[in-house]
Amino acid sequence: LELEQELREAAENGLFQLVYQPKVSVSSGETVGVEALIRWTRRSGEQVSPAEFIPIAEETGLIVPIGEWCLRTAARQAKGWLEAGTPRKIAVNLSPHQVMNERFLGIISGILEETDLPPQYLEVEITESAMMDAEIANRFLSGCRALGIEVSLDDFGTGYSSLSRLTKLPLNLVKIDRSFTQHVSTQEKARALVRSIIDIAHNLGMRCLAEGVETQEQLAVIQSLGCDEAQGFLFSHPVPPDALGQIPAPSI
Ligand code: G
Ligand code: G
Ligand code: NA
Ligand code: MN
Repeated sequence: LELEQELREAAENGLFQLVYQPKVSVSSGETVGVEALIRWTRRSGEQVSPAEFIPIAEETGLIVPIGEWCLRTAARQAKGWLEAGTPRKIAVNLSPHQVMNERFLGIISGILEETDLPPQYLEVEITESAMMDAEIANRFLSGCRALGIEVSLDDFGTGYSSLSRLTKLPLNLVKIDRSFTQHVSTQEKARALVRSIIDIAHNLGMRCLAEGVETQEQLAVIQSLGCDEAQGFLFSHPVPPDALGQIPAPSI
């Protein structure tokens, strides 16, 4: 309860930070964008993982102001990078609550206007659980399309959606969950699964990204399977915005 009260104060005052993890092109090694990840430091100095406080935010409704803070902060950052001559597209994680909120598309549209950010520099990441209701999913995805922002499907393979669901969702990018990437260079079954996901994504006109790439061996495998993009500790941990310029490129 004490944690909840402190989270409420943090939400009211925007006392969070965003860190950014590069998304890398597998063919060129170039950074094609970044994923924004929220961080919260308590008054005591203790860091609380979003895996711990985002569920509390969802239960209490605090996800609405926190989610809006993330979007606004990311949009301002993207605009700043654009003006500095180092444009980077930013992907923001959304909770199912935000996807289902009827006012959400209006909030994004307002933030794009207020920050004067061209929409191609903003992307949202949603999970399969946010796409359970076909009507809500379609309204959300066509709304994003109309706004000109891209949509990625996060943690693919861990949810309940069947592959046939994927054919009905006009997504830009499928992110393969890191639990599969982890075993791709050592387990034939994981490799077969990842190969299938990449082929299906491509047949549906979507790009594919492997999450959680930690070794050159994993990178070599996903490269051989034609994966478009990669993300993970091999390239960079999530870092504060000012540290992004100093990341050395690993050899691809
Ligand atoms: O950054 P880290 O690996 O600790 O993230 C843990 C979990 O919290 C991940 O599932 C990640 O998607 C989620 N997360 C991180 N930042 C945000 C955010 O801004 N909004 C939402 N909804 N989830 C986030
Ligand atoms: O659910 P989502 O995919 O948004 O989760 C992002 C989380 O994954 C972040 O907390 C981030 O720190 C973590 N992460 C990013 N790259 C790697 C990696 O290479 N290995 C591991 N173990 N975690 C990673
Ligand atoms: Na994500
Ligand atoms: Mn993910």
